[in-house]
Amino acid sequence: MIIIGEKINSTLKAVRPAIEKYDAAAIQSLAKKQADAGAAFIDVNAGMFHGTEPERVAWLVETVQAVTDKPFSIDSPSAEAVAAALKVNRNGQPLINSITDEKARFDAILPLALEYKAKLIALCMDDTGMPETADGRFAIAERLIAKLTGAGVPLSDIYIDPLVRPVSTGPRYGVAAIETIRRVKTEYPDAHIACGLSNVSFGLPARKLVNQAFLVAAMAAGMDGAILDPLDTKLMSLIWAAEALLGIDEYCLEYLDKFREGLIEV
Ligand code: THG
Repeated sequence: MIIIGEKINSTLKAVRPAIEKYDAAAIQSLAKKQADAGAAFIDVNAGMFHGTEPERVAWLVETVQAVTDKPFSIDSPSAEAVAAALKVNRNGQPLINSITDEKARFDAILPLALEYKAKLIALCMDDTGMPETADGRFAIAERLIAKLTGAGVPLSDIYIDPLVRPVSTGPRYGVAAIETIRRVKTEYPDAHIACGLSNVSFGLPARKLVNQAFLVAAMAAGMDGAILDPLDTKLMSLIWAAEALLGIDEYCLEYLDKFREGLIEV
């Protein structure tokens, strides 16, 4: 599973003050811990700081890069913030989180992805909004894949986000995301999925349990990437167990390694 570590996010009450005060040690601790726990990308988000978002994301990227070789994921709808982050990249190929099929956003973000050869998370939404059904989401995924690959983005650099919405607000939202994942991975096996988990449980008690159930169902449908908290040891254990069950982890070697390292938590 390609894990995008979600902890460096200005919407988190515990993290926002560190971004506010430019507290490098606190940010670096989160970056290092997530990288050590298995994150392939470190997501950075300063979206709560209107006006100063570009300078704060640039600072976040530089601060993170001082302690890890992992590439970042820049979590912003703003082309200005995305550009500021890309400009200071010196790790591997970064990930833009995200592009959509909204005309203005697509036209602003695509040139940045091409200029900096970045990977892209593509959200299944357009100027008409977020489709309710898997059919509607898959149609947008296909259009985004056609437009992006047509512009020169390799299919394997595209991460489709099926849009996870709370099952408490629509009984079909879980299945809409899961069926979108299944269809994308069936029709475009070389494309990846990048799926947030936590929205699915919004408004319900024992949210972690609901997130865990969704994770396994989505992995069974082909989800190979997710935005999540890699410091959640139970969630990580569940990923390793599911990979063993789904034949992704041949002979359970990874699972057994993690167990020997004392990392499997029941
Ligand atoms: N898709 C894409 N990008 C995304 C999301 C997505 N970026 C933002 C979000 N969703 C993923 N990032 C986070 C970061 C932190 C938390 C959840 C998602 C989180 N939330 C706690 C909760 O929900 O209970 C607590 C909030 C708090 O402590 O203030 O930890 O879907 N492409």
